Amino acid sequence: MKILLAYRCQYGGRNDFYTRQMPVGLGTINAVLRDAGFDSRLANFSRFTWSQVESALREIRPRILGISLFTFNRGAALKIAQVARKMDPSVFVVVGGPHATHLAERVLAHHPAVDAVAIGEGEETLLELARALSLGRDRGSIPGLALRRPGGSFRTPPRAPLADLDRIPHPSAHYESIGVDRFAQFEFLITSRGCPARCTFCSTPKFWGTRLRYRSADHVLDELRFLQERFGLVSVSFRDDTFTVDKKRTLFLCRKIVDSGLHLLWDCQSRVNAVDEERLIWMRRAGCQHIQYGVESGSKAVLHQLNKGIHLEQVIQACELTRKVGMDLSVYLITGVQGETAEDVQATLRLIRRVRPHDGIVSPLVVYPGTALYEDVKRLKGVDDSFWDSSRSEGLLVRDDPDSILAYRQVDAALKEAAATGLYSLDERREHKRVVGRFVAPTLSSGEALEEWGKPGEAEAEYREILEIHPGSLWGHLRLGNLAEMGGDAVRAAEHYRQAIGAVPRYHLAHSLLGSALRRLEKHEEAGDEFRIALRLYPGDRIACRGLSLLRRDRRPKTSRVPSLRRKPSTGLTASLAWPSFLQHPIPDGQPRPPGAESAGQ
Ligand code: B12
Ligand code: SF4
Repeated sequence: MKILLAYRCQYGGRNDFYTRQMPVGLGTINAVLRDAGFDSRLANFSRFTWSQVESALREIRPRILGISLFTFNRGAALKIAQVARKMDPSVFVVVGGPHATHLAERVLAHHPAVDAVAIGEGEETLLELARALSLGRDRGSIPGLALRRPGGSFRTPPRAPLADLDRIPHPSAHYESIGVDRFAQFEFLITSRGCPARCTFCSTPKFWGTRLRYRSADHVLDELRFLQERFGLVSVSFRDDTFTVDKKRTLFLCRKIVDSGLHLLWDCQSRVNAVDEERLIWMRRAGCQHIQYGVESGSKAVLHQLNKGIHLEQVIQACELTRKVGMDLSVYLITGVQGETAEDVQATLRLIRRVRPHDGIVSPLVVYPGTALYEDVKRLKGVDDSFWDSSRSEGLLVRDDPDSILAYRQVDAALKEAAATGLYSLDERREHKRVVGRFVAPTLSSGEALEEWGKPGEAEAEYREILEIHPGSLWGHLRLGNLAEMGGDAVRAAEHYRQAIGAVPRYHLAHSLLGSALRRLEKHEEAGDEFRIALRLYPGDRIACRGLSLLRRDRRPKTSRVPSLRRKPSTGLTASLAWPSFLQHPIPDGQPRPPGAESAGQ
């Protein structure tokens, strides 16, 4: 029985690196189905035209089509259902995700192409549904569904949350898919479900609950190792709602990452009252480069109104500690809360200046089904659930008056100003190393800062220290290779890049950098081989693409060269164009992307 699990983002999101990736949950459902022997596969239709979607559906002819239905992508998600139904009236269409869950009855009533809604956590529900459909059994007794019946719909009994998250196989172990950029997709990891807080604008409390469930440290580590060995992933993003909430677990996991010898940098998001110095130090030791906190506002009144459950003192302390250990600091902020005054906004501006984030995102307050604010805001705006069918808006905007627009602009400007002035100085970088100790991440950051300040000799000493701390370190060799190449020593550069490949054989960038060094050494054939390996590993590797086209140019007779195309050899490629980006971990705010992220490696 063929099962297709599909996602398509809203039209405006297709050029956004984050929005166009599939939700993690679709991958876990796929893994569970495949583990149970079903012929399931993933389809990310975000960048497909509708005629390509039709062709894919016609070719695959799924018996079950599962679609992720969030609020922001509801138009696109429901259109997939319509297209599939039109092509094959017998296909069974089931939708899941937050929008589907919280508006299940409405979805069934107004979208005849949808046969069922999976309420909440979807892995076991879809597995049982697939079993029932394949055996021709009744589905009315499967917990966790909303189903249509004559004259309306009904819900089956609620499904109990999965007791043991370790039973879910790694999504990346089952990557049979179309349209999925695996390298980008699998860097998003979820290691827990639920959040202890109850912010009024968030649907997590209702969807996942306030009691947390965790994957074990071994299960997470096993996935990290698999990702590095199989896909050459060296940086990941833990997207748990509140990654650090359990102190003992956070410390245990971080120690395990350090001991694992993996070459890993990562980021995560959390709450300011779920960190302390010990946790942050160990996170930094384990390679955490960047943390994002939900701060929302600098006004006590607004925090209270949003039921954020944090104090400003906690914000200040968490941000100070984060800066003390040398992680990049991001804050998520909200403006346009009902009743927010100019003084409240000023308080937020003061807070930003005080905590000096490296970046952040401000969003006008937007409300989704399943949030505590939802019913109030519907009343306030005079709308009902039909809003989602008539409007193309990604969420229900609470305020759009001039004051709220001004507030948004002021906070956005303050974040930009802070980003420009909040960078760590060389002294701060030295102090981070003292606080955190001799570990790879702070030493790497220190070396990079020294390079930025035009001190390559001192930077080299830092990178050599990395190799003492972690012999064979990917980061040490990549950086030393780059320094050597910039100094004109391509032979030494190539040696370092080879060692980097030894550390993580499937890391595409190590191959493309080696290719660049070999090209400088005029070892064209070997260079071409390395570029091709890089492109096999990651079709979006820009250095390899460019390297191959430069090789073709090198091979052309000199007379046919176009003078204006001449440029310095590969130093330019490795140093200025692509080099710094591999360390800039993607975060959801339009920050620099990983190399080649713009092209979907399909
Ligand atoms: C990680 C994350 C992101 C990442 C996405 C990375 C990725 N590729 O997954 C990034 C940072 C990109 C992101 C962006 C945004 N996000 Co977000 N995000 C999350 C977060 C924190 C975790 C998602 C996750 O992985 N959960 C764990 C996995 C296992 O769950 P899942 O993917 O939802 O899938 C499970 C169920 O939903 C269900 N399911 C889902 N699909 C299907 C399909 C079928 C067929 C079935 C049976 C079941 C099913 O079963 C799955 C397995 O149990 C959630 C909050 C949360 N805890 O869920 C918010 C959340 C999903 N985000 C949300 C929002 C609003 C956004 C943004 C709009 C924020 C913004 N203002 O920009 C943008 C959306 C981008 C856009 N405009 O298109 C809302 C969505 C609300 C809604 N009703 O749509 C959430 C719920 C948070 C909230 N505010 O309440 N987000
Ligand atoms: S906004 Fe963050 S902290 Fe608040 S309930 Fe949602 S996930 Fe938890």
